[in-house]
Amino acid sequence: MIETKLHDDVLEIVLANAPVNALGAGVRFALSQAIENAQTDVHVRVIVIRGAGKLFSGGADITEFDQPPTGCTLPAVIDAIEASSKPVVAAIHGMALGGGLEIALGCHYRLATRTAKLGLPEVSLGILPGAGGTQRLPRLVGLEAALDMIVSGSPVSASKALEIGLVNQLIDEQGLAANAIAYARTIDAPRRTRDRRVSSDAGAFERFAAANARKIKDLDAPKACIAAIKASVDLPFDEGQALERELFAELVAGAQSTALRHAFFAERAAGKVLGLAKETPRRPITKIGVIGAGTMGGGISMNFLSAGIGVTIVDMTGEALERGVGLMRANYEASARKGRLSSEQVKEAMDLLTPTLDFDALEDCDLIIEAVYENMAVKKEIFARLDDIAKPGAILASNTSYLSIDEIASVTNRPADVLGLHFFSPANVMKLVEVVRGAKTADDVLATGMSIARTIGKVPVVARVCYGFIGNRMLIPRQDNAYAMLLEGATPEQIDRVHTDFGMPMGPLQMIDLAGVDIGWHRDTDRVESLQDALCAAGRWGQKTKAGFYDYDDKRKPTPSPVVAEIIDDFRNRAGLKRRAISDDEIVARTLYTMVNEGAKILEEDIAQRASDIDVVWLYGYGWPRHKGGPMFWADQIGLATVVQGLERYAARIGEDFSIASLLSRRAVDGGSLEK
Ligand code: TC6
Repeated sequence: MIETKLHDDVLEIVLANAPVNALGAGVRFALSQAIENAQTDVHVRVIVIRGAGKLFSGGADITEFDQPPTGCTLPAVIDAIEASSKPVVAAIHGMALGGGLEIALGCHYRLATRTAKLGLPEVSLGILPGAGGTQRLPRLVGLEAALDMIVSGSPVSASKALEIGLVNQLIDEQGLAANAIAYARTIDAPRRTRDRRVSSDAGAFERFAAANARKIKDLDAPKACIAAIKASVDLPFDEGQALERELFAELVAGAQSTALRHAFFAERAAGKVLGLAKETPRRPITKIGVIGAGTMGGGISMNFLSAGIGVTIVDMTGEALERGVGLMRANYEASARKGRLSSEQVKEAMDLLTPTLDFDALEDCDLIIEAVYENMAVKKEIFARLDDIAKPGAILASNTSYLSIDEIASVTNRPADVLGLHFFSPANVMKLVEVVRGAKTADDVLATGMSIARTIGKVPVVARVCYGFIGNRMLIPRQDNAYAMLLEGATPEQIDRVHTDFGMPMGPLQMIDLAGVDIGWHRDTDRVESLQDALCAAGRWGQKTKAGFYDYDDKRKPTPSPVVAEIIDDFRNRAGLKRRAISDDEIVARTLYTMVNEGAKILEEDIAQRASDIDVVWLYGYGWPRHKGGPMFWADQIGLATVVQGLERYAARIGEDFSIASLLSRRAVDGGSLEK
C-alpha cells in the first residue's frame, strides 16, 4: 500500500496502490502510521511523499463511497500530515487529483514535475473536496483561482500551479525521488496552510455564481463547493472544515452523486468487451481512408488528423471534395480563433490530409471508413470495390447509423475484417462511437476498433447488429410518439420543454430541426402523407433553412411557428382526430419510458452488453444529463414499476405494435433492476 525508505535524514513515503494510487482504507492506515512513527524517529528530519508508477494519486477510492466508512478518515490523515512537527514535502508527477491533491495541500511544501496536472475533480462526481481541499486551496491560491479549480473540476498544468502558488517549485521527472530528496534537505521547518488567511473579496462569490449560473443550475455539488469555499473566508479553519464535512456527507449520499459515480464506472466498464481476451492483438493503424467528404466524413477525418494520423479522403466529384475540405479547414480555423489551437497546429493537421478523387488511393490504408449517405445499395457497391483494392488485413468500417453491418460485409470476401464505427454528429466534437460487431467480425478487428476510438479521444461502446444499433433504435419510439402527440394536441414547445426541464440539451423536435427534417424524406414524390412530408414540402427543413418545427433567427434562436401550428391543425383535421390536452406525464411516458422499454429489449436481445453501456451511449451521444446517470440507471432510480405503470397507462396510444419488454415487466415485479 505504501513503501518507506530512509535516505539519511529524509524519510521517503511512496504511495503504491496500482493502478492509480487510490487512497483506500489500507493506504490511509499505512500513511497515518508512517507519519506517526516519523514524529518520534530521531533519524527522520524531513519527510517526502510521492506516488509509485504513473502518477502521484487519483484521489479517494471512489468504490468506498457506497460503503460504510472504515478505518481512519482521509481528513484525519491529512490533518496529521499538516500537524507533523517535521516538514513534509509532496513530490507530484503525473497527476494529483482529488484526495491526492488534498494530501499535497496538507503537506508543507509542494513540488511538481513539468508535465504534472493538479486538480480537484470531485464536483464531476457530485461531491466536493471533503478532505480539507475547500479550506486549504483558497488559503494557498486565493479565492478566484480556488473557485475556478474546485467548481469547474478541471485540473491545472504544473506551470499554472506554480504561477498561482499551488506549488513551490517545478522539478525534473527524471530522478524524481532524488530531486525531491535534495529539495527536502534545504527545508528547515513546517509551514502550515491552515495558518494562512484568505483575503476576502466581498463580491467574489456573487460574481462567480452569476457568471456560472447556467452551468450549475440544477446541480447540487457546485453550489455546495461555493458554500464551503465561502466558509474558508468567513470561519476559522476548523469550523470551515466541519461545514465541508457536513456538506460532503450530504452530497455523497444524494441522488446526483450516485448517478455521477455510476457514469464514471459505466464509462470504464464500456471499454471492456465481454468474451474478448485482454491480450487480443491490435492491428497497427497508421493510415486512415475516409470515403465521403460530407459533414460526417469531414468530421470523422478531423479526429484522426488532430491525433496526428494521416487521412486520405475520397469523394466522387471535385466540387464535393473541395467543399468538404473547405469545411474542415473552416472548423479548424474557428477553433484557432477561440484559442483552442495554434495556427501551426491547424497547418499540421491539414498537412496530414490527402484529398483525392481516386478510389485506388485507399489501397495502402490500414482502416477505411465509409461515410456516405444511408443507402444499402450504395454501401454494398462501395464495399465490393473496397474488397478489390484494400490491402490484406485492412479494416473496413461503415459509419452507417441504422443499416446491417452483416449485409454490408456479405459483399466482401473478408467479412471478418468488417465492422461498424458509428460516429455522432458533429463527429469532430461528439465523444461517442458505437463500435458495431458484425456476426463475423474478428476479435482483433473489434479490439482494434475499440482502441483506435480511444486513441482519438472517443468513448467507444460495443453494439451488435440491429436497426439503429443502441442509440438510434431507442430514438425511434421517442420520435414516433413525439410526432403522434403533435397530431393529438401537444405543441412542439410543450414536448421539448418536458425534455429540457428534464435536463436534456434539447427536445425531440428541436433535435429533428438540428439534424434536418428532410432526413429520410421521399423528396422524389409529391406525396404528403406525414407531418414530416408537409414540413419538407413547405421548405421547412430545419435549422439549415431557418425553419423547421420552429422559426429560427440568424443566431439560430428558435421561436414557435404559427405556420407549423397551422400545418399540424390541418393534418389533425384530415386524420379526423380531435384535439385534446396532453399532460406532461403522458409526454414523459410516451417519449422517455418508451426509450427505457426499447433499451430493455436491446439488453434482452444482447445488442448491448450491459445496461450501463446503454447509459454511456445516451450520456455521450445525446447529452443525457450526467447527474441522472443515463436512461437505464434513471429507470432503476425512479422504479421499474413506475415505468411499467406509465407505459401501461398509455399503451393503447403508444403504437399499434407496442409491447412492454419482458425483462422490464419481470424486474418490475420481482423488484430487481436493469443495471444488475
Ligand atoms: C476524492 O478524491 C474525494 C476526496 C474527499 C474524500 C473525503 N477510485 O480511468 P482509468 C480505477 S474523489 C477508485 O481507466 P487512466 C478505474 O475505475 C476522487 N478507482 O485510467 C479503473 O478501474 P478498472 C477524485 C479508481 O489512466 C482503473 O482505476 N478523483 C479511481 O485512463 C484505471 O482507471 C477523480 O475523480 C479512484 N479514484 O486515468 C479521478 N480512479 O481498470 C478519477 C481510477 O477496474 N480517476 N480508478 O476499470 C480518473 O480520472 C482517472 O482514473 C485517471 C487515470 C486520470 C486518474
